[in-house]
Amino acid sequence: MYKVNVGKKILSANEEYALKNSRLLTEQKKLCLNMISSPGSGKTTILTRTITELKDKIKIGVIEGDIQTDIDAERIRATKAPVVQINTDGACHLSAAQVNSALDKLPVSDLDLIFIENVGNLVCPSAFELGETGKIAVLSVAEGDDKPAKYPAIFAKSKALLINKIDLLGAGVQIDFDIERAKADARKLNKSIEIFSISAKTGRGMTDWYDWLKTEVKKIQS
Ligand SMILES: Nc1nc2c(ncn2[C@@H]2O[C@H](COP(=O)(O)OP(=O)(O)OP(=O)(O)O)[C@@H](O)[C@H]2O)c(=O)[nH]1
Ligand SMILES: [Mg+2]
Repeated sequence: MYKVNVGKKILSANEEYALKNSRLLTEQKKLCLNMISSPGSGKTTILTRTITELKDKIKIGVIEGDIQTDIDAERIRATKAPVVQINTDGACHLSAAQVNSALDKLPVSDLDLIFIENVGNLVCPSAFELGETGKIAVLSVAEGDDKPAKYPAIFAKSKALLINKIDLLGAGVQIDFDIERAKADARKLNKSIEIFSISAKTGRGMTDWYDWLKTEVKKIQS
């Protein structure tokens, strides 16, 4: 058996589409953030609040990934933001090809920021590049403070971590979640990760997240 090394990496179909998406977003100077978390950590709630509260400052569009239904797209549509729903019919993550066809359907040139809400899953989506500018991990306090240590990949790869549902801490609810432990474990994996402790329900902590988003949009557009 002969092996010929032509010195050229052969890209997988997913990598080819990720590259196409990345080129399109870079050429048009669009920030694109891929949100990844376990089901129910609060991704859609964070998005609807963020879109509503930033509507006069940042034009946001959304690509919604779910195994089934357009429940999340309907929630985004209620904010008036443009949204495209993708159903993966069983797959535990979005592919770059699916994002490519969704980008075709969004009014990309009118937007400053495109959020991708990936399928609720803390493991699979982190292994598939979509051509995004960066990943955002979401962890809710109901899931336990050991998750960065136990599921390191997404925390190691993300630009930012949102620790959500902090309204549940100290509210007479029996939840043991040591925010400092979760932060320290995430920072051990990723020195430059930005961490925001928020409640998408009450709005607590959201201003710092919004300021970070505004800065990231400016960086891309300058
Ligand atoms: N107490 C509290 N509840 C929240 C908060 N954010 C979201 N929730 C609730 O958590 C549940 C799940 O929220 P979603 O926004 O649907 O979560 P998701 O991550 O988009 O879920 P999937 O798309 O299914 O993965 C809903 O009942 C929300 O109202 C929060 O900050 N505090
Ligand atoms: Mg959702």
